[in-house]
Amino acid sequence: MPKTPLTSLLFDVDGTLADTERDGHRPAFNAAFREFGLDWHWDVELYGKLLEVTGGKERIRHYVDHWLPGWTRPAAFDDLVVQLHKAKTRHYTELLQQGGIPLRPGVARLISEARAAGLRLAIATTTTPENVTALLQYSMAPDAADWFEVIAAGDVVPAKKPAPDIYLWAMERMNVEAGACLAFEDSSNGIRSSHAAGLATIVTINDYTADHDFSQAALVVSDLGEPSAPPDVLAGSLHDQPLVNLALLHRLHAGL
Ligand code: XBP
Ligand code: MG
Repeated sequence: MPKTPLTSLLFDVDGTLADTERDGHRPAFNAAFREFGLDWHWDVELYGKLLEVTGGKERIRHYVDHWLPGWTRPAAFDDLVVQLHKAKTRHYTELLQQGGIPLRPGVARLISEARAAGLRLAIATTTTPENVTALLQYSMAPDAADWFEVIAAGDVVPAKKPAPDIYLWAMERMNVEAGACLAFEDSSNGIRSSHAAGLATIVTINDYTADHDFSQAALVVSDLGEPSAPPDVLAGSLHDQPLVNLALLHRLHAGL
């Protein structure tokens, strides 16, 4: 039986399209805590540990549960989490609007190649939908949100990554099988999610995720690469390509 052709690329957002966590989400959480008169501060190291938990509201709850055992929760704690997270989203999208976070190397190049070749594009992320559209608009192109057929984000599925649900939700909306897709991820929670959804996955690592387990990945690279700055290969092969381009994606997909 002929193999299913590669038709669709599904992208994670945070850490994959852009390095948003350390200098984007983290300071936005801290600004929200200050706004609410809380003396909580997530430094770079602590934030790396908190990233174990995906989802901002879930991360705040995890912090209170595990790092503030003596703190007395107000009666309206659930509402406080929701309000804190709303403020955090406002701070984060303002930062993006100011052009605060560039795309990672090779992201704009690969997406433009994929569009030119007529591949279908989608987003599968645990972050809040407004954060995705702001990043696409301000860091990619004013109309970039329209380039993605499906933007699967935030609370549309109750079980966030590492559960496969967000990828399954996106593929169901696209009416596409996992065998016709490739996913792009940057973290262990991310690849656990994409792998469990049956997707072959290319991983671009970052400072927070370099030591994660990516043994399920089809390829692990430092980034997607630019002609002037080829990527480092950490696992797998570029198959004679100088960087991660469409020819490589088709080669990887054919070899699966
Ligand atoms: C990203 C997340 C998100 C962001 C914060 O994980 O875990 O929660 O850190 O965004 P992934 P929100 O890259 O695996 O999707 O505060 O909007 O949740
Ligand atoms: Mg990510």
